[in-house]
Order: sequence, then structure tokens, then C-alpha cells
Amino acid sequence: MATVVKTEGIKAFSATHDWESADYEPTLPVSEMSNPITHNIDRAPASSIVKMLQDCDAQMFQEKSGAAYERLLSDQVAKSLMEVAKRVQLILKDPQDSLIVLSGCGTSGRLAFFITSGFNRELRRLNHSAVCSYIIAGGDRALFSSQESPEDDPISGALSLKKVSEGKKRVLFIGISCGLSAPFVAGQLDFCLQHPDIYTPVLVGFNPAHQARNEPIPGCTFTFRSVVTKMRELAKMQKAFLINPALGPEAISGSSRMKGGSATKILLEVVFSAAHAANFSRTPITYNGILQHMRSYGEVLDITYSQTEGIAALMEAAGRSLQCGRGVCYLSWGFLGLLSLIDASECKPTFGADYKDIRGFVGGGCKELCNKEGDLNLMGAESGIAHSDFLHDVLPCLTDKDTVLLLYSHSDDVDEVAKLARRVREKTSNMHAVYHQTDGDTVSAHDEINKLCSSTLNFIWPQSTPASMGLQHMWELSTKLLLNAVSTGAHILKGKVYQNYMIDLQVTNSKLYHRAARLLQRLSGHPKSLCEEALLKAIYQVDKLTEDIVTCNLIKHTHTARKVKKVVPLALVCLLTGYSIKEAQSHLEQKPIVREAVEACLREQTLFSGSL
Ligand code: F1P
Repeated sequence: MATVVKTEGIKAFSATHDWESADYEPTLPVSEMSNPITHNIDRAPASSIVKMLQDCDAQMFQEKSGAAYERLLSDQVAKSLMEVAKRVQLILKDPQDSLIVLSGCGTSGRLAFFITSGFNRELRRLNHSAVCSYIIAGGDRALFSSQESPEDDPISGALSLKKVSEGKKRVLFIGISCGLSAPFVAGQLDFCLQHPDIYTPVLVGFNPAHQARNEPIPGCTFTFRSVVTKMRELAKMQKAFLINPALGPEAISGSSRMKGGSATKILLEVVFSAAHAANFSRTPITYNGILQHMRSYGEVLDITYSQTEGIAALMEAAGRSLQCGRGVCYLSWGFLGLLSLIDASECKPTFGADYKDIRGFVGGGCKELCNKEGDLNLMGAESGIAHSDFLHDVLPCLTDKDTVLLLYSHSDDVDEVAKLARRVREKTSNMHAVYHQTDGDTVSAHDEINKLCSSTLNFIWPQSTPASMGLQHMWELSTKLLLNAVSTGAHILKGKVYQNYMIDLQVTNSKLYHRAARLLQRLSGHPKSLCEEALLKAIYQVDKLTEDIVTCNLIKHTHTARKVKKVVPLALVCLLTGYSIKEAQSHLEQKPIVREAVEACLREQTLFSGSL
């Protein structure tokens, strides 16, 4: 029996609607808003998807006088970056008993690792001691696979910070939470506030302070917002720092791996590069230097997106593979490879993907990446990440239906790339390459790789890059943008996005749980309580909620949700049709493209309500 529902939540926004206006989705923080630009991204062809992603990314660098929000290039952001860079420089000058710690959850933690590794590597090259350490919620396993639940644990956040900084007298702690929301990071910041003699806290995120999450954290007296409020007070005396420009809503609502991840990388690289230059080449840290460096990242966007057609072709190839149940493999080398692992790991929570759908492999795997806990295979990781794992587990079954993407630059061993390309080509013609080089470089092995591949995207970067900006950083950001576009686009083409919402997200932590409940409200028009009820029924696979279920806490709900597929689509179909869980499941099986299943239900509902 179908129930009558209102579909008022499904309003169409025009692309010109201004997300900065006060009445635009007023109850949501910027990081959770839906972007007017991408409202119809789910029905767009690949080339338009790329264009929309480009426009969303460009919002990061918009400069507006009198704007409602602080932006990446705002005066206050540049000033805070200068101050934090000076603190980093002090530690470089006198590293004894000092430490810089970068920490975050999910993508934010992965980028903490990425930036820490890059900076320490550079210091070691100069025979300087490494001064940076990273923390990721869930430990190293979370570096390359989706582990969302540790994000909800503020105690483990504080303890891990205490442990990593044991015996240090001066610690610069940089907590990253794009949504100003992760309890793990809130716990760490609170710990810093309790020990001001040792710790200086810095918070990087992309919402204004008043939009920080205010939900009570079980077992704690603080919320993310109360911690931010205290930090704002201390910031006046430069005892704490907040770096929180708004970037505009993500292209896929809430997908902070995209702009959030890119901006994290940009901001922290600007800080570390400025401190590095000040310490090793006596280049003073200046306001203009910081701004100029930030702007040069804007040029990376332009160069990357100038290849719209090539990116769209890759997106289509990857989308075709996913549509027919096959996979996409990124094969890469060195630190560009790390970005491919990061991109692949995000698809699970964002699109409900299987780890086999998009996989990343990097040269020697963990050996090459120097993570703290060593070989993750030995820790029972979901799958191997080295090329040897690819050759052993994936290559034998590879067909033309799978997409293989080689990612390399002229500073990699191009003969090695060619060797692997030959082996892949024996199995599939669906192989593509993305190659970074500076103008004037010629590598003969590259021509051979080119011939083996069905498409090649060749990024040629000007030799004369701004002094502050290493080529490596440009290639990295460009690679991140490209991979985000390919994996997001491929999942859109597979029907895993409805309008610009992640309709099949995993409900594996409190933020994702609330996001799912909100999405159900928006799409069904039902009140919050009914939507949460439907969500729980889908999680526990029951038609009636027992007392036991209702009294369980959120941790139990999100833990149980890990084992269930298509939780949100299931809840939505039940809400819209009144089907039992089993009926909804069989409905979704008949229509495996989630977007189409949801649309069919919404259509039926509209017809039904209209005929009454
Ligand atoms: C951290 C994070 C995201 C991930 C997912 C769950 O968010 O793990 O990286 O994509 O959405 O949350 P944040 O603390 O940086 O906002």
C-alpha cells in the first residue's frame, strides 16, 4: 500500500542561484549545502560534468569584496597563514624537543600523511631532522581504505596526540576537519586547549566558525563548536589559529574529499613552503608572497581543466567499466601514486562502492610510502596496493571491459612504466595514460607508452614555475583534480548520484548518518522522525523497530550499517512506497541503477498523489 507523500523537498535551483545568500539552505553549513551549479549533474554528459566540476573548483579562488564568507584569498586567511608559517619556521630553526602534528579523519587524515611525508622528505634531503608527524583516525589502515567510524571517537583522538607528542616541549598541532565536525579532531583540539604550555592548536576547515557542528559528543562536555569558540578567543592573542575559508558547496553535496581536500593541500603547502624558504633560503614570510603562492594554484586548475575533452573521455571509459560491473585500476608511481590510493579509497563511503570498483596501485606499495605502521598487508588490509599485488591479483583476469589508467611524470622511471604498460596491453586495449612533463622534455619511452594506450592526456607545465611553487606540487594537485573528476564522473554515469546528492552513501559514522537522514527528508518530504525510523529499519533490515533497536546508541547503528548495502536507497523506497524491506530490496534488485530506481518511485508517488 502506498502512502501519500509530499515531494516539496525536490525543488529545482537555477545555476545562478547564489549559495552565499542568507536564504540559501539556511540550516546547513556551507560544506553540506548543495551546489546550484551541479543540480543536474546526474543527467549531464561527461563533457558537461567536467565543466561543472571546473566551475565548482573555480569557486575556491573567487575574490569578492564585501562577501558574506571569508574565502581562500581573503585578507584574514593570508594573515593567519603567515603566522602559522612563522611558527613552523621557529620549529625548523630549533627542532629540539619540538614537533608539528597534522591530524584528520578520512581524506583529511590522508592528506595529513601526504603533506607530512612530503615535508619530512624534503627536510631529510637537506640533512635536517624530520619535524612533522601525522595522525589519521583509525590508524594507517585508514590511509588507503575507508574506515569511517574512528572519526566519532574524541578520546582516541586526544590519546593519539598525547602519544605522538610524548616528551615534547613545544607542539604545533594542525587539526583538519573540512566540515568543522569530526569529534576525533575536536578531542585533539580540546586536549591542546588544556595544555597551552606545550600545544598551539591550529584548525583547518571550510565553514565559518558559527557553523561548526554543535551536536553533543557522547561522553564529552564539549562540542566542536564550543572548542572553536574557545579557539577564537585565543586567536586574538595568537595562541590559537583558525584557517577556515568557505570554498562554496561541493559538487556532490558533502563530498569534502573534493574541494575540501584540494584546499587543505593548498593551504598547508603554502604554510610549509613559506616556512621552508624562510629557514633555508632566508626568504622572508610576507603577505604578498603567501597570496601569490595561493594564486598560482589557481593556474593549476586552468591548466588541468584546459583538457576537458580528454578528462571526459577518461570519465566515460571508467563509467562504462563500472556500468558493466567491471573495475578501474590506477597504476602509478611515487607520490602521485599516493593520490590515486586516496581517490580510490573514498569511493566506498561516498558512492557505496566496492573496493574492487576503483583500485589504486603504487610501485612498491607501503615500502615506498614510508607510513608509520609499515606493511598494511600484514595488518589485514582489504587488498594490496603494490604493483606486485596488481600483477598477481588483477592482471590475470583483466579484460577490455576494465579501465586501466597509468599516471606518471617525467621524473618517474619511464622505462618501468613502459614495461608495465606492455604487460597490461596484452590483456586489455582499454588502457589510458596521464603524463606530466615540463616543456622541452623528451623521453623516447613515452612514445611507446603512447602507442600502447587508447588515449593519453599529456600535461605540459611551464619550466618557469613561480619560485615558491615546486613542479611536484602542481602535478599533484592536477592529478588529484583529474582523479576526483574521473571517479566522481564514473559513479555519476553509473547512477550513484541523484541530482547532486550521494544517494548510496555509507552510513558508517554520525556525520554520514545525519547526512543520510537529511537526504531522506529532502527526497521524501517526510518529517525527520519518520525518515530516521526508515533509516533504522533499513540498517537493521526489519519492518518493525524493536525496543532494543530504538534504545541503541548511534555508534551501534553506524556499526551495524557497515554490513548492509544500499541502506539509503532502501529506506527511501520504503518511505515512498510503503513496501516492506524485502519488497524494497527486490525492487532495487530489478532496477540496479539506484538513480533510476529512486526516480521511478518518485514518479509513481507524484502520479499517485496527483490522482487523489
Ligand atoms: C572527514 C571524512 C571525509 C570523508 C567522509 C567522512 O571529514 O572522513 O574525509 O570523505 O565524508 O568524513 P572532515 O572531518 O574533514 O569534515
